[in-house]
Amino acid sequence: MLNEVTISRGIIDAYFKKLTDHLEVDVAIVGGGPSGLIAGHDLAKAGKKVALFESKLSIGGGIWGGGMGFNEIVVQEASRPLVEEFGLRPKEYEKGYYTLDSVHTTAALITRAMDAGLTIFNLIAMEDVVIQEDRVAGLVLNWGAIQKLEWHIDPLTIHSRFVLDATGHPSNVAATLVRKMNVKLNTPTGGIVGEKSMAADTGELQTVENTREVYPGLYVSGMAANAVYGGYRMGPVFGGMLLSGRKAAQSMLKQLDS
Ligand code: 48F
Repeated sequence: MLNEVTISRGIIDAYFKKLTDHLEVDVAIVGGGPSGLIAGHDLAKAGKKVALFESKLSIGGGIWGGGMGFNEIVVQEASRPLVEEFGLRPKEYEKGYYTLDSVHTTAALITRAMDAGLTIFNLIAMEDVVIQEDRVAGLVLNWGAIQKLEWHIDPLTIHSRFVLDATGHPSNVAATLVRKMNVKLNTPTGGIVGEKSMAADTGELQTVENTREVYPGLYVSGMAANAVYGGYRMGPVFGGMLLSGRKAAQSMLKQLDS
């Protein structure tokens, strides 16, 4: 006969083991959209200890809803090999444009990333960063619901060698760092330049180009990279997001392994 308390104990023990095991990681990723998932996949595959924190219940960020809720996304030629590597079969729409079911894409990215060793904590939000010797050295975390309700409950903290801001349009990690520490970022203005309007082709190139270490210990990827460095938005074409995640992982790996 199934014992309800054994079920509860199993969940509690398994969860707290997972959380305790990730209080010190190589990379802490904030945001479970496409760029965060690819970065997490590549870092974990390279043998690094990586935890991804997502404030919402669902992982996948802006992928699920495709364009305006039509659950298809587009990728371009440059990222076709990457989506195929994740077991997806993009359908050519016109030369150089491929469509993918957004639900299948999200599920595949999550599954492959976790199979590679990425640990995901959903429902947990970054509310601040840890600073050690003028470097971002970890995350201050709280339940996403507590953050949303603005309840006065102190957070918990983890340490990481690098943090990746993959929070999309609001670039929440970089914004928090600037707001609280008044530091100069490695951007043309020294602050968050702000996202520009729609220009898909330029925006796609920029999101990869802007994927960089914006402050010691803090990388930005995806739309957060364009928000921080002043790049254009690009809408539901996702190749740049995926390539940005890959670039973020490669850059961090170089530093982690040096
Ligand atoms: O926005 P999002 O999907 O990030 P991305 O990788 O991809 C952008 C595209 O989806 C789309 C686009 C494509 O052309 O323009 O917008 O840049 O995912 C960001 C995730 O970060 C979570 C948020 O809920 C979302 O799922 N997030 C934001 N702030 C926090 C957070 C926070 N403080 N703590 C934890 N998660």
